[in-house]
Amino acid sequence: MDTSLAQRIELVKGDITSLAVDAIVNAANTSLLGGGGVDGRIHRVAGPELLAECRTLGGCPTGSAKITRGYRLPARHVIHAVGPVYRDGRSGEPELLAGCYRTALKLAVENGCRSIAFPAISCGVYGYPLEEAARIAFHEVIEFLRADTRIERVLFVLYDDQAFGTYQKLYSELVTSKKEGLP
Ligand code: AR6
Repeated sequence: MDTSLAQRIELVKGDITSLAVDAIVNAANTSLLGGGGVDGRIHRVAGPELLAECRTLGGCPTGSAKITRGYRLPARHVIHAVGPVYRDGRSGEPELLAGCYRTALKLAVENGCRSIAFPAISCGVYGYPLEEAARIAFHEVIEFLRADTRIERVLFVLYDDQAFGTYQKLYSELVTSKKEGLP
């Protein structure tokens, strides 16, 4: 088992806004001005100061992310990532989704964050099939953690049993089944 990865990646079931981590990631849209789903919840809990800071950012392209403070959230920062709307899986969605995870992790490191929590970006109203998206999420996080030790904990936060089950299955396949010492 790859102990270091298994110790650094955790699955959590519940509401991402309850977590006292250095950064939570938002599944935002290109305006960065709020919406439904996890985005709506984050803005509600963080308070109007979050929207005020988001207004200064000038939006964000799909596949990228921008960082703000967390205001009334227990998390210190919010990293607003813009996932792709899923069409057919062959319209650049995988690379754009991977870009969200990579940019969020890079921003976290640049801002001194050691713990970061991700929701299942694009898997709600944007329609990305959960298992396909989760494979991309695990792949990008594992690659990043192997190359950079500054992030100590990555939490994947799943809102319902079905999503949690899918992530658990992939966790055993991609994280805990790896043999120690293999590349
Ligand atoms: N904590 C963790 N996960 C959550 C929470 C929560 N509080 N609430 C929902 N989820 P979605 P998207 C899960 O639709 O598909 C917004 O309007 C949810 O079950 O929030 O990237 C934005 O403004 C799902 O698995 O994001 C954009 O316009 C996952 O979070 C658009 O939706 C993502 O679902 C983005 O769509």
